[in-house]
Amino acid sequence: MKHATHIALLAVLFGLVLTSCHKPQPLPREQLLHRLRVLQEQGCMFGHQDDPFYGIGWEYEPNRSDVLETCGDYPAVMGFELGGIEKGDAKNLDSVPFDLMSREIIAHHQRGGIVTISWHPRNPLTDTDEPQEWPAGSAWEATDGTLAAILPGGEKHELFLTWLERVRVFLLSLRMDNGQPVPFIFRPWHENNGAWFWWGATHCTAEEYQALYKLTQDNINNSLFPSVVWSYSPNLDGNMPEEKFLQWYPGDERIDLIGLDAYEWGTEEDFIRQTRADLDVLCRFAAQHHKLIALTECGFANVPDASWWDRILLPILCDYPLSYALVWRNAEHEFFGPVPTNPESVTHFRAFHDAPRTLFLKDITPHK
Ligand code: BMA
Repeated sequence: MKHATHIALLAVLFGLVLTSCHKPQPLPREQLLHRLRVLQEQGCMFGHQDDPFYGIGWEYEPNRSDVLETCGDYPAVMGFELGGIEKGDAKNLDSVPFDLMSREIIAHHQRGGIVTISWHPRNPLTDTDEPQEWPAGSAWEATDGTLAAILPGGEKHELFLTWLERVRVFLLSLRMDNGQPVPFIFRPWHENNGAWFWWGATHCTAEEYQALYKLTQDNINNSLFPSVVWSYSPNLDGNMPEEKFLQWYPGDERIDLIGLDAYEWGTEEDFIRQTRADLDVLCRFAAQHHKLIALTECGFANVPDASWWDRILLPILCDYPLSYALVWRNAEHEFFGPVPTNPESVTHFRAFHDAPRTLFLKDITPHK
């Protein structure tokens, strides 16, 4: 009996030694960061906002995707948008039901894709529970003083904490059947150097902006939240020397991925020149600070010239070590992705897809 107890004790001790020697599993965010770094060496991933929900002439049909139907593969990166979650809405500001969004986020992760999440929250200072006419109460109601009102000590601080809590609960619910969290890139408070959102540079100080980012991150990170890769993504400027960028940057300890949101709204020449000027600075900074870099949003509304894909965008992706480039959604009133029913779009988007530099889903999941 005594002998048996000793053996049992030894077995337990041996087990303990084995477990303590065993390397702890990297957190999901570390796994994602590692994967992003490996993939960045292989090419630039293509991303599309709201890809599985709707496209040109269709909405909410399972397994459809304009990108898939144009080039035969899903985008490597899919973007999802949380605007509305802060109020407990069932659908986001673009009418996407959050329960469906949750399923598609998990589905994209399970098929081997990368997930990125944006958030255009309503304006906590001017939002009411009554219906308001746009932009009243929206992210685009760019009222001075909103940040002062939601930071600690402000009149809307407590309200804003309830908004952050709803975001946290949604993000925390993104889990696979086995309970494992789905890792994702989160990029709140984007395009903050512009004036169009209430968190924009003309409506607050740099210190308030950084405090907002910190408040958001600390609230979301509280209670074991190992699945977020944090992104900071200003808008295209064309003249963003490092000092200007640093003024608003939340800090190396807070940011994993530096993004640029770069749309072609003016001339082609301006878009190329400005994008390259900003990427020259940001890519240098990202390399020195060991950060990932991406075109976190880009596009040419309604792509009036389909050669934009391989003639304008592709050369930029070839010249910079970008992790990914994500084009915005194919909405009914405005689209940024490829159009499967338009032969010119198909030709040029396929050339873009076939280029060795661009990575789509199958390129990043060769084992599947
Ligand atoms: C903007 C537009 C809006 C949309 C918002 C959030 O760029 O596409 O229509 O509501 O993004 O997705």
